[in-house]
Amino acid sequence: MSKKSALIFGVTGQDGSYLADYLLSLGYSVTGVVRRVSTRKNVYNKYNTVEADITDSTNVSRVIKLIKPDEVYNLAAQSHVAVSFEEPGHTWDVTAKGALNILEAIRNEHPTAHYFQASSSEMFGGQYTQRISLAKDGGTEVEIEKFQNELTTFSPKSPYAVAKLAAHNFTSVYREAYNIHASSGIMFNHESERRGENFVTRKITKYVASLRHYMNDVMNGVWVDNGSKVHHLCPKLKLGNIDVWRDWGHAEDYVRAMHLMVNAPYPDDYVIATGKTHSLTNFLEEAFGVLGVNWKDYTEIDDSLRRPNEVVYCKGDRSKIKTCLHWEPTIDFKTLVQRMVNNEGR
Ligand code: GDR
Repeated sequence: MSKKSALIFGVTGQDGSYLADYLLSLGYSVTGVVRRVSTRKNVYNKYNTVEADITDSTNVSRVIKLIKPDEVYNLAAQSHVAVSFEEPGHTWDVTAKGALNILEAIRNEHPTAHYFQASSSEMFGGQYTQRISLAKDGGTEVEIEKFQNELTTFSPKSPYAVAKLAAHNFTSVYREAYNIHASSGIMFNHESERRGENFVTRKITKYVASLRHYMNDVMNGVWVDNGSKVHHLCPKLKLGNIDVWRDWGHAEDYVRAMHLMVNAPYPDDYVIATGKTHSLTNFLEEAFGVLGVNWKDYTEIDDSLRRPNEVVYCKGDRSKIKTCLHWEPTIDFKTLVQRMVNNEGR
């Protein structure tokens, strides 16, 4: 049997790199779409590459026609929520129009391809569904659980979320109107050692690693030429709004879910989440806890890092993907944070 082929838009990002590794391990022929740049280091030797700009429909059509892949994964986006307030037009072009360009190319050039759209929990904008149940101790107390699932109302709060919702809706329109095997994974926050440094988790773990470095130097005594001991000043970590809750998983787990969805008998939309929520202060405790220090001594709030509009609470209900596709995450919150801290600088 010939190898299955996959085309990945956004292959150079965190998710794209894990997905390429995973599909290669399954024996796929993988092609990554990369933007044309004048200089390029030869870092893409693990998979084939093809040059195209997702915002150019002619480019995207040419690539789909050329490769005719079995599976198409759209992980390309301007994916930073705060940046989307500064660059709403660019965010729209890449994130919404880019997805439409791929779906149109599939419809016109290769309608049998299976399509994955990376949708986002940001589309909920903090809306949630409530489940009220009797407390487990059998008393009269009730427990109220707040979560987001496939039935929760969307209410985007940023240009990024608006663009992701448009791409999400395009995906279901193309599934219904043209019978394309197109699915959206509504992904909650997923992090890793390969996470971009401007996302809050990586910003924190990078800081903790540099703090470890400073502490080691202080302990070992570092001397300058004139014989006086260097005074180690580790500037505090500046953060925006830390009163937020996120459902943080590991990207390696999430790319397995993408592949399961694309290979399911029927296309559909699924929440991809751990089902657990943690505050950003929990993350700080865990990350600084690796060094045995209190995060409060090393951080400060910088109001300029607050967003014009904020999603406060995220907790995914992954019941549907668990039941239908038997997907479960394997890396828990504590392991995620420790892995990120301990891999810094490696
Ligand atoms: P998010 O991720 O916006 O949830 O989107 P991010 O890590 O940027 O922010 C998480 C929360 O932390 C708060 N925060 C800060 N964020 C950043 N980046 N830098 C800071 O200094 C800082 N201080 C506090 C934020 O306000 C926010 O509440 C991620 C992205 O990967 C999206 O592409 C994806 O769709 C969603 O997750 C699911």
